[in-house]
Amino acid sequence: MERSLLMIKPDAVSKGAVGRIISMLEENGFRILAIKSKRFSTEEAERFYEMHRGKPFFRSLVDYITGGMVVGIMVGRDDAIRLLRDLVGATDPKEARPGTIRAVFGESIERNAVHASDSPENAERELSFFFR
Ligand code: FUP
Repeated sequence: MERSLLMIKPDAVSKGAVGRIISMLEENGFRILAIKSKRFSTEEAERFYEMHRGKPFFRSLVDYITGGMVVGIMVGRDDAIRLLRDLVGATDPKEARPGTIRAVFGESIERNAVHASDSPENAERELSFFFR
């Protein structure tokens, strides 16, 4: 079994979509291994998104992600990282396949409801932000 992190971002938490997103995970065969809500400090958000440091959207992304509570969910299944990114959909909700989490709940390319780890290394790094 492989592990990945799904992070529900502030736009989806504040609109009350946490339960529906967890249901989508379960309906698609993911096991829920741990759940934790937290609020990122600016320093934590800058570390979480360090690969985007210097990009034009970096400061706005950090401000947005520190602006409310997020929910981290550790999921497990075979091929979890690839299959979770399939369920999450494209970065821009307008381009996300119908039925994906971002197509259903995303507001914009920045306020796109959720984050999913994109590699085994990033999954372990990002899981350690929520669970140690
Ligand atoms: P993804 O892997 O689909 O989450 O997308 P990226 O790693 O490319 O981007 C991470 C986050 O940066 C996105 F979820 C939202 C934000 N972003 C923007 O705000 N504007 C952009 O043009 C691209 C990404």
